[in-house]
Amino acid sequence: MAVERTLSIIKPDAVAKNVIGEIYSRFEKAGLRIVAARMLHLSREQAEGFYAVHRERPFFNDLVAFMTSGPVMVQALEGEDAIAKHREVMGATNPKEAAPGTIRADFASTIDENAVHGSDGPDTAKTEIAFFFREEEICPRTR
Ligand code: RTP
Ligand code: MG
Repeated sequence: MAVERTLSIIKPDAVAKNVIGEIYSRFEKAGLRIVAARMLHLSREQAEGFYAVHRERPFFNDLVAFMTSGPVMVQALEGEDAIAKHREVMGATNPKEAAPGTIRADFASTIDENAVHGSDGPDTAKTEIAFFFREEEICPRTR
């Protein structure tokens, strides 16, 4: 398996619940290393740009309103098979269908406010990481 990078967002609901550290701990226990991180409050333009693929979906306006409702914590994660591993620890999009012990099962309440985002493939991971971080802001481990 290859070492990959993926983009993770701790969404406004989970930041409001004060569980950033608990979620980071899940990443670390899964062998995912944080190689870049930043807290920010997304503007409407940033949220619309990030979720542009969902522009035509019925939930788009609600999604943008939610993602701009408070600060988010954004990070790039690195590790073996990081994209799939990250989605595994996040759990299903709908927390009601998320496996026990996953982040969404434990910290999310609804499909609209589901605690975390994770890239869904190598191409989106690359685009999404570049959306938030310049190459020199990414700090791979040297030891
Ligand atoms: P994410 O992109 O946030 O990691 O989540 P995902 O891949 O599991 O879900 P995706 O299909 O990409 O949808 C993006 C986000 O839009 C909201 N959503 N709401 N009401 C709905 O039916 C619905 N479907 C999706 C969720 O916040 C989802 O994470
Ligand atoms: Mg998605």
